[in-house]
Parts: sequence; structure tokens; C-alpha cells
Amino acid sequence: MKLRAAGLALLTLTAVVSLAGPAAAADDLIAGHDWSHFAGAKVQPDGVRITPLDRRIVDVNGTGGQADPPVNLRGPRLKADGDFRVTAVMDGVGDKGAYLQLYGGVPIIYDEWRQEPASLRLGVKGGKLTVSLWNGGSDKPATTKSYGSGLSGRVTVEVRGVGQTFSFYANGAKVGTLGNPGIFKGLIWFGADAEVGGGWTLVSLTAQGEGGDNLTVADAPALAQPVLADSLRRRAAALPRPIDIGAALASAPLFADAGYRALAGGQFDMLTPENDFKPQFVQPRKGVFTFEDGDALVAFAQANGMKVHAHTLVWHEALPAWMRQNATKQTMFDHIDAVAGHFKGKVAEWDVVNEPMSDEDADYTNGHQGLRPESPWFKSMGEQYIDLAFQRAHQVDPGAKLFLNEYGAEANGERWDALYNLVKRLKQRGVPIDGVGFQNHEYEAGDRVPAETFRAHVKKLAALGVEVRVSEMDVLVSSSQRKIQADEIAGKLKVCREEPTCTSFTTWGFTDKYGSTADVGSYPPAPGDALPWDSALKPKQAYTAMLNTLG
Ligand code: 9MR
Repeated sequence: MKLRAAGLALLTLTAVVSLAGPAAAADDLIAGHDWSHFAGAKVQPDGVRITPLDRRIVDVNGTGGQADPPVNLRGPRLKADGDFRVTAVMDGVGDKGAYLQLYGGVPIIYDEWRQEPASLRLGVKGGKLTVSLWNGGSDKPATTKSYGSGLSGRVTVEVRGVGQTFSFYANGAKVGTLGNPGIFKGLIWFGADAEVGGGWTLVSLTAQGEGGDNLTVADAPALAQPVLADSLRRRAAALPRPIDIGAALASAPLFADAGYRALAGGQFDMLTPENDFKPQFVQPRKGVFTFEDGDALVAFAQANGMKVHAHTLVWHEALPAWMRQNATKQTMFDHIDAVAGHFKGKVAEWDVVNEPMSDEDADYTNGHQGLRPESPWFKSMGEQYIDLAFQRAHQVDPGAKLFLNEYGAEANGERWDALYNLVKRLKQRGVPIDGVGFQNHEYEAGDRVPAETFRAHVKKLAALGVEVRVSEMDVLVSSSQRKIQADEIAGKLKVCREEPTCTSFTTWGFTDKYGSTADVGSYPPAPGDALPWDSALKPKQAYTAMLNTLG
């Protein structure tokens, strides 16, 4: 008690001091703040070691890739109402870039694309301080300028934001200025990165208000959310045969958007990591694992009594370039061992193999048995990759339910037939597959499948001893078709509620604000109309229809 009282007194004192004007003590952004959940960082006695990740979001075809440097989502953030300065001591910098980034928001990942918020990146490389400014209107920096010379070893870098100008200092000397188009309007988040071959240590990071302006440092919000009195999860739990109600969630909005967080924890009892468990996020370089953002989702699930449906171990997409080029059995085993091993005991289920079926008619008659020939895993191992992946995942985490997840298999036709036959072969070979996920994406009218057709597929798989789940449902419509959207979603939910082998119903996201059907042709993206909550986090007819379907 005494200690707590003393701590409070100290806090009050700090608050008074920082209101006192230019002489205010700088706030330490490292001591007492969380840097231990920051991807690529290691907290050491001499500071925070930043290691190279080269994390990228690859294009669907596996080429290219937008840089995806980490943001310390669970760490300190700054509320600077006016003028401020941020000072960093960066040690061990040299010819390889060392980057500290101040973000005016968190990056949101849309399909194969990261929406870059406004930010300021301070980089030391080759003796110079290089500053890049993103203005929130493009994924490329609006300005990049280099200043100074001879900067290496231990370098003190400082930015002062005063009025409409950013001034930059290196080792105490002013080296240049840039216009500030007002990029920091709310919180400032911190990120850091290192160029491959390098690595550096953030020895200190401090902030203070300038010219009497106030500044506050905050930490990540509490993860536990109140379960809402009436909610999808409450109704689903009260069913005679309870099912799990889930949504795909992303770590960035979870930490940055209180409304998103409240609905995520209040409405759902299951989550699927939308992207944070995929290979390009968790193993960006061979043998380099970044589980931090995925761990944040697990922590959120634990704080809110939610199950994690993990997604995904073996897929032909979202592969870092090195993995695509080395898609051997050993690479697959190493990945499964490390990733399923890391999350063992923390996740209820895994999508072990994602989307193995081909999009080409020819592959249903040419001997491929409908399997996707361009999958690097299929190329290297043939159909056997599926058996091996399930067997390995089962060895690593025998307690997890193992799923194969596929789209476009709700309708009758060659795709469904081939999927069914594949599952039958797997069962005959004794492969430990527990279930099939039917994604149920409906991007256009032609994707709408009668609920009864889907039900027949559920029953056929049940006869093989295989469970099912609705794994990624969204229904893209125009705003005048929200009734159709509601009926489609409720129709599938009803089948899931009624069929004893359907264990969970998950939508791919829950709000259009961060939905994967956004039109990314513009910046910022134009939200699609596909999920039960709109882009202002207001529930739509689809939400009410889901509630009613759950009784
Ligand atoms: O919604 C996801 C999007 O942000 C990613 O860029 C994309 C590639 O990794 O994957 C999207 O999610 C897909 C899921 O992983 C598998 N089924 C289709 C989903 C929607 O495209």
C-alpha cells in the first residue's frame, strides 16, 4: 500500500513538473515501458537491440513486396498536443541503415498491401542522417532528405516539431529542417528497424514538450473488454449445442482503435489472426521468427476468454520470397515445428493447409485431381505435402484440432467433388485431419450458394467423420443490398447452428472499417460493404440477423 501511495505521489509530481514549461524533465520512453513485445527487438541492459527483419508484404505472385517494418503496438505512445521534441541515442550504427520511426497512426494491412500512415523516419546510414516523411496519402515517402556527415558509432538524433517545422539535430548540432504538414494529429507511435547485415541499439529515447506545450506518455490499453449483455457470443454460448462465434482480427487496429477492441472482445468468443500468423509475418527471414504481433492476438484472446483458430501454416500465398524459393519438405517441417510449437497450448485449432484447390478447370481432368499446381509445396512434394503437413502439425501440437481451409467449395461442381475426394483419400490414409473450413466469401452475386447446398456438403463430410466450420464469411454488396447480405450470412449461420458437426462460424473481419474487400485503388482505401458492422462501427441488418439466428 505504502509503495503504491509513494508511486502515486511521484506520478503527480511528474505531471506537475511536465506542466511547468520549457524546463520540464524529459519523459523516458524506454524505462517502465514495454519494448519486450516489439518484433525484432531484444531488451538488454544497455538498451533495446534492434535486429534486421526485412519483413515484407509480398504480392500474390510472390514477387516484390512492400516493406513492413514493425510498430511497437504494446509499447509507449506519445500524446503531443503542441510542440515537442524526441531524442534518441542510437548505438552501433554504421554503413547499414538504422531506423527509428515516429508514426501518426498504425499501418493497416489490406489485401497484399500495407496502408502507410503519416510518419517520420529518422535513419542513420553511411555517416548521414536521412529523414523520410510519409504524409498519409501514399505508401511512398513524400520527402526524403539527407543531412550531416561522419555520423557513426553512438549517435544522438533529435527531432523538434515546432509550429509548421521539423528541425533535426545530430549529436547536438542542428543539421536541417523540413516543413511539417501537420502529420501528428493524435498519438505518436514508435517503430524501429535495421537493414539486413546491420543491427543497432536504442540506448535511450526521451520526449518533452517544447515552449511550454504539454506532452503525455501512455502505454498500451488494457486488453480485457466487458462482454456485452446481449452479444453474439452470449447467444451462441446459450444454444442447446453451443457453437463458437468468431472474427478475423488484426493486431494493429486492436491496439489503436478502442471501438474495434470493445466489439472484438465483447461480441466474439473466437478469433482468427487475419494476417499475423502467416509465414511472411512470422518467419520473414529463414530462421528469424517474429511472433510478437501474433502473441498480442493470443494475449487478447486469453484476456477475453476467446479461443484462437490459428491461420495458417502451409499456403501458396503470403510466403516470404526466401521460403517460396526453398519450398522443400525440410522448410515446411521447420516452419511447422517452430510456429505450431510456439503457439502450442495457446491455440485451439490450426488451418494446416490453406486453399489447396486449383482455380483452373484443366487441373480437374489432367491428373492433378484438382490440386493447385502452382503451389510451391505441391511442386516440391506433390499431393503428399498435405499428408506431411497434417502429420507434422499433429506431432507438434497433438491437442489442436487440424483443419483444411478452402474457398469456393460451398457450391456443387468439380471443385467440391475434388475437395471431397481429397478429404476422403486423406482419411483413408489415416491423415490426422479433423475438419474442413468453408470460407464462404461472396464477392459477387455468382458466389451466393443456397444454404441447403452447403448443408449437403456438411453432411457428406460428417459421414467421413470430418467436422466443418464457416471460416471466413463476408458478403460484398452495394448499400441497397444489405438485406441480401443479412440473409446470406444468417442462412449459413443457421446451417452451422443446426448441423451437429459444424463447430464455429467466423466472419473475415467484422467491420468494413478494416475489411479485406476495401477498394485499394484509392488512398485511403474505399471500404467495401461486406461485414456485419459498417465502417463507422455501426451494426447493420446482418448483425441483427445473426443475433436472431442464434435465438
Ligand atoms: O484479408 C487478408 C489480407 O489482408 C491479406 O493481404 C491476404 C494475403 O495474405 O489475405 C487475406 O486473407 C485471406 C485469407 O488468408 C485466406 N482466404 C482469403 C482471405 C481474403 O483474401
